[in-house]
Amino acid sequence: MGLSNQSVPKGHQTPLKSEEAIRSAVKNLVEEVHVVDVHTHLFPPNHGKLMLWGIDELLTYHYLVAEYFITAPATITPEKFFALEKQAQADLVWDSLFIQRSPISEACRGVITTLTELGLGELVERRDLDGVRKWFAKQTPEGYVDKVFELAKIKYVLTTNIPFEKKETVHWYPKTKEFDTNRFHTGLRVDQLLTGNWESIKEALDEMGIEHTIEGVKKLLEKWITIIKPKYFMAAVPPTLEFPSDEEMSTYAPSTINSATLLRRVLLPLAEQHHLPIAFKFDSVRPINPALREGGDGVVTTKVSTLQKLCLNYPKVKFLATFLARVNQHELCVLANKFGNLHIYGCWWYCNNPSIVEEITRIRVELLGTAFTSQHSDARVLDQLIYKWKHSKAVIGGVLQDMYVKLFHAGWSLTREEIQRDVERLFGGAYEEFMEK
Ligand code: RAT
Ligand code: ZN
Repeated sequence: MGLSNQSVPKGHQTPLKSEEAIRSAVKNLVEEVHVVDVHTHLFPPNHGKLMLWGIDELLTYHYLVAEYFITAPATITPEKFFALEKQAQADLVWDSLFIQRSPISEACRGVITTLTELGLGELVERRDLDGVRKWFAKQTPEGYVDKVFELAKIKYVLTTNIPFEKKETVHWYPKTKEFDTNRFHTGLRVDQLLTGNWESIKEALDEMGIEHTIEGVKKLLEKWITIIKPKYFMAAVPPTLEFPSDEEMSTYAPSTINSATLLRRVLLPLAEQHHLPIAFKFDSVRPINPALREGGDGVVTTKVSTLQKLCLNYPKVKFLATFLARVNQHELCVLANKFGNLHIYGCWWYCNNPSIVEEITRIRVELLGTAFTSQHSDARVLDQLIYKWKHSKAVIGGVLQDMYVKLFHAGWSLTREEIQRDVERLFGGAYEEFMEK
């Protein structure tokens, strides 16, 4: 006896009938989904020079600069390179990584995908860098934001706003410029607290006439919460930072303000009071080759247990987390499986390579289902949204096809609408649900 139509849940009347139909639906739904990009370094047009876009910025992205220096002649030192105009730097990168050899790395291929998606395939075919520059010269920042958001299918992005960087804060204080909050959501970046960079904290305190105390730092951040209305705090966790024990905290002397005290007396209490999650980034080490500037940072394996202690001891604080070391990904998934106040996001930086994205996504789906955010772009240059999302979607979509086909063979019928609901979760919905908890 078959099931009567009444026992079929609403919306489940037309399940997909074959493996091929499932694969094709997943592929299409992932390609078409509009994403929430939960971490970028982008700025809107009215923040002037902080908004990076165009071919010269793409070619001088720090991932490419680091790659260029593996090939550069000894006569071109990082010092000489960075003293050049941006266009001249871009020329060197283009010649070395795109002309002298094939642009086969992930960061190089990204430039090609971006230009192709922008419709510049013929110029790429002719290796016509000048032609590409001429095309970019005709774009306006505002029009280009529209174009990129549409091409990359972005709902909105989270930005990185550093209250200790004068070149950024001038856009907010004393007078706040309008921020396109439909497309750009702010994030308050506070690495300086965890690195104990007291010099730059002091400068920011002085700028607002606040006293140099723990309470003063709290006041400072509260002011910035009011000014930029962030969705979360964000900080990269230095590899040396260990979660301080109660004993260490009780013996702290007010005269020694260090990262442990700033974490436990400023950041965590503020997060709780203002219901602001903290987005942590673990496993980066800065820098391992300072001459390369932003491209000089490395990866190190830190203890996932630092995050476990935070989740356990601060149940009222919500944590978002991403790890850079490949070996930590499995342990991180197990942790996220145990704590409702933890949400994993993205495959970060050196993990944002197809082989690693694929591996990480498989582990995450197997352990967490759809309760994580599959990717963030970390774009610094607006145009990068195009390739970072296209490349990631291709890999994540492939993994999801396999997962749904396995489920289908296990005996679970699926509709297009059900798959769409899950895909939307993985590309931003799960983040939004976590934020609303
Ligand atoms: O991926 C990157 O661009 C890195 O340089 C870092 O900025 C990293 O994403 C971070 O936010 O710390
Ligand atoms: Zn970043």
